Amino acid sequence: MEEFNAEVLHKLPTVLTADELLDKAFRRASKVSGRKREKAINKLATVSNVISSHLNTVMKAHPSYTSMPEFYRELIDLTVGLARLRKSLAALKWADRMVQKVVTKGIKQIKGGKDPENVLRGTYGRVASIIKQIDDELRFLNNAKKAMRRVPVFLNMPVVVVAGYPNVGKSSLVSTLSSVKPEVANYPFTTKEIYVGIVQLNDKKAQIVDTPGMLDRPIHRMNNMEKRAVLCIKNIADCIVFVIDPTESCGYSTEKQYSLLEEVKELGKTVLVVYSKADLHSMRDKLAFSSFTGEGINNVKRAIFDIIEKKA
Ligand SMILES: Nc1nc2c(ncn2[C@@H]2O[C@H](COP(=O)(O)OP(=O)(O)O)[C@@H](O)[C@H]2O)c(=O)[nH]1
Ligand SMILES: [Mg+2]
Repeated sequence: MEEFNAEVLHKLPTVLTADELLDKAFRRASKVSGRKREKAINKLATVSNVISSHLNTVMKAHPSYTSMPEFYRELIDLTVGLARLRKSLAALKWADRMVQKVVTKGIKQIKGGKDPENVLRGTYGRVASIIKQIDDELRFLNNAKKAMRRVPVFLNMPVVVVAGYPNVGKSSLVSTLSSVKPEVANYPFTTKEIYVGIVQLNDKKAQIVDTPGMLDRPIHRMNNMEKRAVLCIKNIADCIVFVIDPTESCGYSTEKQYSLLEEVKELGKTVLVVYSKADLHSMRDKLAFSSFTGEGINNVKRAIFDIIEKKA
């Protein structure tokens, strides 16, 4: 992952509704004092400042969706929809420009000798109508802010994704490999949780990700949303660890497990294939580990970092 700091996705500001924003602007303007003409001018300037400042705070808080890493772009598209997001931000820009325009015009009219109260009333009306036109966009952006708070943010280190059928021992492996308790994040558009742990070897670190319900069954049978979610996680993966339970105590035949492996390989990432539950069998033609006895765990760790380092 390049320079992009995904933390910004968790720090988007609250977006006021049209009514809230207008209330704020008009209330602030009502506190302006002075002689009739200056007062009206200052009121208009205040309204424009409050609105412009809020809209720009919102616009500036959003990162560039064009240049961010594919993983986040795709995730945000799945979560809130990129086209809608862009449209809403563009609407804010439009409203900002329009408000400034009508306010500038109002101020000019007052300076030109028109009745300040009349101009003020007319301009307030126009400003309110502009802001009300973007109410949907403001509400959408506030919901987007809430949804994006839940987007998983990966640290700037390699990512290892664990795949394999349910009950093969993926979660146990992630827990055993992690130097800290894995943190829970979610894909905001599903109820699915993602567990992110940290695996450490000497001074090297990587994030290890367990995604229940994602790379644990045939991809060709997934719906479009699920497929996109898989592609998304693939995008951030530096390496995939595919867990096979040769004892079949997971409830899936080895045949089925190998056929899923073929699909996962098609994602085009380096795949490390390992046997779980080594305490229950003696197959050693692949790296075998047991989360119960700890056998082979260090070998799995080393193999993971070998792949990561080759890639770097
Ligand atoms: N004997 C043995 N059982 C294991 C091992 N790892 C996991 N299990 C058992 O296999 C089942 C599924 O494990 P889990 O880690 O939840 O698998 P996941 O569904 O792939 O995440 C649980 O009942 C675990 O206790 C292991 O190394 N040895
Ligand atoms: Mg699990």
